[in-house]
Amino acid sequence: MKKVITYGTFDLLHWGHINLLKRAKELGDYLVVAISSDDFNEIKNKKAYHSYENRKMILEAIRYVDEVIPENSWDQKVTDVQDHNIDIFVMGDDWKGKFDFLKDHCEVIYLPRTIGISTTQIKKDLFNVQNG
Ligand code: C2G
Repeated sequence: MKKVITYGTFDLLHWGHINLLKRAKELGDYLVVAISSDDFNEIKNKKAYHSYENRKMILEAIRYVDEVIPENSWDQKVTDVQDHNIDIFVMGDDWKGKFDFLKDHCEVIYLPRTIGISTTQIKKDLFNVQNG
């Protein structure tokens, strides 16, 4: 069984996230998603609209996702890959090159980001609608 892992905040879930999760799952048989905790989001300077628990519940409802684990720090990826017997690490290519150190432990694949959608864009558009 080929196991895949990916990481992210996945706030205000949108079709760009789904595209990523779908392609990640297609690379193997089992997809683990490490979702950023609220504390880790602070470290990433990200303020998620949905709490960790609710973002986790949403991800667990996605057909491409087999397991959701917490992401609490930048330094857990090697142990995650080892502990979960991961074969492939996947991220959107805005992270290209940033996680190449994992190549000692598993395959590293950066997938093209989906153009035209982002959580930041959603927030901006909603703000503008509200404020004319
Ligand atoms: N993504 C994408 N296309 C978009 C938006 C996001 O392919 N239009 C991908 C990102 O490249 C990432 C995943 O969806 O692989 C999750 O995106 P975020 O929730 O923004 O994740 P991020 O904050 O980049 O967290 O340790 C890694 C970090 O936790 C990654």
